[in-house]
Amino acid sequence: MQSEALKQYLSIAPEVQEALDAGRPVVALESTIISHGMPYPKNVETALNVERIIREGGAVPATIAIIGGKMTVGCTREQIEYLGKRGLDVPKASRRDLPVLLARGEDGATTVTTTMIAAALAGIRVFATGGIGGVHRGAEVTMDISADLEELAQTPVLVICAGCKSILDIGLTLEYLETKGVPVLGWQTEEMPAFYTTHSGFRVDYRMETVEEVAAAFRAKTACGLNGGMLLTNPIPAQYAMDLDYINENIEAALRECSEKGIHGKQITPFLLDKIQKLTGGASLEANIQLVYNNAALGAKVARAMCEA
Ligand code: PSU
Ligand code: MN
Repeated sequence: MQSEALKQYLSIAPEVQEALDAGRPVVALESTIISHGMPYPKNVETALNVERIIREGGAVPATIAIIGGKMTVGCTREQIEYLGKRGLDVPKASRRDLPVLLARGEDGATTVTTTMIAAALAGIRVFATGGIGGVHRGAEVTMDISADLEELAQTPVLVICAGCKSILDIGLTLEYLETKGVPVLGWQTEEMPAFYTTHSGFRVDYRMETVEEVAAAFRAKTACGLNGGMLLTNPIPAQYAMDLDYINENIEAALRECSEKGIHGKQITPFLLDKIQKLTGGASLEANIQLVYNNAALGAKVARAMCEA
């Protein structure tokens, strides 16, 4: 049961609440990918398609954002349109931003971190997205490590993503997750996917062959009171994967420009995503959209397996 105090800050759509009450599958979705991750109107089109894919997969989608000072679990079509149109004017909301945005009655685009927080409060266990934040390259000097990793360490939600981009230091990100006790699973692969490509040169902790196996691991974790989430990495479908050298050259160029321009803090990730999309003439945007669809479809399957057990 939610406390009265929490109700002031958490609003769950009736359709989502009914599914949760009946033990039916629900998949959470984030809104930073809408407001900060893709240009309008592709962002809205993608967000609505993702919801449709989850429904077709037999689960209820719950797009999460902060709207008027409430963590909103299950945004309406109008709210998704609004988040996409306002784009970068919607504050990017990570854990540290939540208290003030909620207290002030503001809007916020939820990152992986805050989407996990709201999902867990609502009782949703599965969350599908594109990519997570991680340890940035050069973090040994800048200490730029995404709050997403700490959230995975403490909040019990299974996050499905296509791995992390090489704008991050993938090796250090995996080390950090190991230290924090977060299992990194590979969907029918041993290799950690790297977002635009299936190849990263790093291994996942465990290869998962079926959604039942994934659900069983999550159940075991919960039963033993082990805190935190799990990461299920799902490789981009081969026909949409980008050439490794081509994408890496463009990522390097984007990283150079980022440091030349002195971009820092929470602006870094959106800057790099936008720059890479511009440098590749939209090819990376198309790959990004396709991998999100692929993760949404897997999310619905995993959510169903979790409910069946
Ligand atoms: N990586 C992507 N696309 C995204 C993000 C990351 O490929 O849209 C977003 C997610 O919302 C993620 C956030 O939680 O960026 C991480 O931001 P930061 O690195 O500032 O923690
Ligand atoms: Mn950061």
